[in-house]
Amino acid sequence: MSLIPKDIKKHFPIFQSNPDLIFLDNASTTQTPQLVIDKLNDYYTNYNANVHRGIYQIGEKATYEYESVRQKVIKFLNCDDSFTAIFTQGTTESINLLSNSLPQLVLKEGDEILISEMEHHSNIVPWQLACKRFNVKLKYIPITTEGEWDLSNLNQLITKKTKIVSLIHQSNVFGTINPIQKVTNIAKSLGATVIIDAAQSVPHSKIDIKTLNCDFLVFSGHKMLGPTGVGVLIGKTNLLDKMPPYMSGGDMINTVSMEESTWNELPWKFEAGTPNIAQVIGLGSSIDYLLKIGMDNIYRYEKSIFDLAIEKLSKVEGFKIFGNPKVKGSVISFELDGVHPHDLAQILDEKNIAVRAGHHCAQPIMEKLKVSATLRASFYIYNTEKDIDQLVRGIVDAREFFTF
Ligand code: C6P
Repeated sequence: MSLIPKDIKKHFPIFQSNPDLIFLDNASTTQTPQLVIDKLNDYYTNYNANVHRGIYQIGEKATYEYESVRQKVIKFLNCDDSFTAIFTQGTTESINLLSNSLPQLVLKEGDEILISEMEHHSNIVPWQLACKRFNVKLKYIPITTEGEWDLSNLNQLITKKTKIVSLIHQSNVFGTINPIQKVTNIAKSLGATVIIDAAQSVPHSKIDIKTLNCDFLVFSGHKMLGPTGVGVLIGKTNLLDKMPPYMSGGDMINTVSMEESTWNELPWKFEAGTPNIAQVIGLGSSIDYLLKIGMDNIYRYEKSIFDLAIEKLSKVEGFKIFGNPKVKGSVISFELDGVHPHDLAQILDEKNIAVRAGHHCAQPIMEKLKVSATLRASFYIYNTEKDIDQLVRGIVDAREFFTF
């Protein structure tokens, strides 16, 4: 028996307006179910108002809906009272908030920040900038060509000088599910502040923040069936309390005089200006939808569909997979012998198959693999065996075309 509703594609209007679409770029963004679109529509149609401001009815309703999603997010990740959730634009903004605000609390000249060679650019560049500002060193956990962290020198990489450790949970290139606790346990025991980029893990499996031993965890709504423009920063309140604000303006203050200002309490201290209200409310519905299917079911279904994809794709002549991590999610990076990734992506696109070709915002990985780009297929709950068969046929046809 399938773990996923048989007619699941019917829940997603895009598959009605594009019946031939085979969407295999889910690591980039995911499609939006009708229920989320309805929720956005409901907000704009029935109670479009700012939050935390007007005391009139629709303002109160908007505030209630917005704040309910905060509670939903907190529950979704099984956070206890030591954590709060801050709404941002996405993973990128969440990490920028941290890389600007946290160093002022924990860094001094000569300290070190540790990330890995597997990071997405949004977990590299902000730390490079922070290192320049604070005159600290950026260190990297190396990766192997199998697409795994090489932890053999971890004792040298994490020392008492390491003050911030910021790591990717699940790779957007290889799909690797990293042994995050192995690193976070050591980092925490040496007093470092730990951040987890969970952009690719939260949408695909059940995450219990307590088991990860971290101080902060970040993710994006649009990778989990939610709207674009909304993300989350889960963080320890004892740290956030002491951190200076990132953005400033309306709603994040307690008092403002001509001379100085004082800050609002958490989490609003970090939510300056009018937030993405509709998107936050929409995210709540995407969480409802995922929970209705069940995160364990989602993980199991994706695994079954992914194993099938690997089995079928591996039989295609000239098909080469990048990386071979032991524990992985439903992402595959590959190339076809003798065909440039962008050419293959274009040919697949002509058959309505959407895959991503490029560096996937992870150029250090490309450097390691000695390629400028790979193709990537990434799966989600609405992908089917038929999608895999179309992909396989598309690649076989492309190979025949290029070897003709
Ligand atoms: N990766 C991909 O195609 P934003 O853009 O802020 O929602 O997410 C950034 C981000 C951060 N970390 C990881 C691990 C990610 O995969 C991403 C987004 C997309 O792989 C777009 S580049």
